Amino acid sequence: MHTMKTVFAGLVLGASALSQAGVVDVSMNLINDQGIGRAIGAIHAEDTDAGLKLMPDLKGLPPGPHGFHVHEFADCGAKAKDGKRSAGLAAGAHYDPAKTGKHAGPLGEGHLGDMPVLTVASDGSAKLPVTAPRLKASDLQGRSIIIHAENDDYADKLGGARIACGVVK
Ligand SMILES: [Cu+2]
Ligand SMILES: [Zn+2]
Repeated sequence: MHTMKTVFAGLVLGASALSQAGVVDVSMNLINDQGIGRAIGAIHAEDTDAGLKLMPDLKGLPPGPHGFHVHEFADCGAKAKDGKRSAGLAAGAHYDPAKTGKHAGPLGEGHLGDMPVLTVASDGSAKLPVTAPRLKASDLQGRSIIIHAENDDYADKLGGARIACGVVK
């Protein structure tokens, strides 16, 4: 009986260590052409059977649908391009480890960092979860999550300006 209990405890500990490995919390800030602005909340992400589930708890964003992607570098800073400083450019392009060079949305076969659009309510809060079927929590390590000003059509429109960002280091 004593032996059985010890084995059971070991299994439970093993399971909890596994699930912790598939969880990431990302603090998000507004960004602008000067750099990083105020904090707007966090996104909790965890691995599920359906893919990476992202549960935002954000406020202070413009209402409506927004392009929402994993970008390649863990840096939310502004950067100059063609002589003009732009918000969040230091985050680089959409995360694309397979080098597809294609923006195709969460279900497509392009950038791995293409996630479903983030929906912001009329009060500026974002609480609706989204699931990115091809992503895992471990993919976020060393990268950033970016929210864009506009919608993403999973084809030609990537969402315009970068307005919020968080890094996973
Ligand atoms: Cu993006
Ligand atoms: Zn993309």
